[in-house]
Amino acid sequence: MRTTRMQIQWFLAACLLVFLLTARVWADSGADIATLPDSAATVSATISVTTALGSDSDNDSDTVTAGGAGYVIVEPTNPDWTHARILDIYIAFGTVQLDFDLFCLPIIGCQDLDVTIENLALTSTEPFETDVASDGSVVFVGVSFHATGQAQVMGLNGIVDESFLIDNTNTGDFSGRITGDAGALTFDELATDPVDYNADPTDLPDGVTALSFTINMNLTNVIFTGTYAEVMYPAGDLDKDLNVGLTDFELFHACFAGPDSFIPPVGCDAEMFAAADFSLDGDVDVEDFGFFQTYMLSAD
Ligand SMILES: [Ca+2]
Ligand SMILES: [Ca+2]
Repeated sequence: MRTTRMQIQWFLAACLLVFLLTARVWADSGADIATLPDSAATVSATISVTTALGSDSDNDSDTVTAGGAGYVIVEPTNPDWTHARILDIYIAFGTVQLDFDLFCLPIIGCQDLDVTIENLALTSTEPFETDVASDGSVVFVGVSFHATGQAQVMGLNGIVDESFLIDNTNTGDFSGRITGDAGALTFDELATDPVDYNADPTDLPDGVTALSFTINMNLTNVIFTGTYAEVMYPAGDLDKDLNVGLTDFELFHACFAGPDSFIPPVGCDAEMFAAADFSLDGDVDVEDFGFFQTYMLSAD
């Protein structure tokens, strides 16, 4: 009887330990972030045009109000943070007005080309993460941004008078600084790699054979802020994006080794193997898949 009670106590203590170890996984903070109202960005573009007149390029810039929002997860729960993951983020630039002078000749002067880009925006296509330096600086490498907008091109003696959609995805570095103070997270000192855009030749008017932009964004005055608080990941959310979906299944599948296999298979690290063992018996098998299905069905 005494032994049985001790066994129960040991069992409860073990359960508590498992709970605490499991709970540690969830000890991150999350923040909805949005731009401060006076955030401004300078968008500069170099345009290259090839027409019957030849090829030429020019650049111009415009400073516009920038707005945006996103969701950031930081580890550990309180500053100083050592790791940051951005689940999603966008920056919208409103209407950008650019005026280019092309094919400048003595006496005749330049051909004027006006470009208005409406609803220019950059939206991340998938979560990205990096370690946070002691001063808060972050460099996210190889971030995929989807650029959207509608460009209206006018000028060049009527050779160009067309509108077309900017709709392309660029991969580049995205850097900044993530700091926390008194419950607020600040993401500032932002910089991105330039966005290149090449118009589809079939979209171009007669007489224009090529049209390309390189858009540089000065984001020094774009500041995101938000309140951070401890975040609870749903069960089965192996990639910690607050959803249980296909990526989680792929991670689970990579760790699936069958009953009584206690060594992570190739392509699954020890931490993920432990996370995929939902039944907490040391393996990742059909029993764990049953749990995963339940989690997936109960997800949004
Ligand atoms: Ca997930
Ligand atoms: Ca298991």
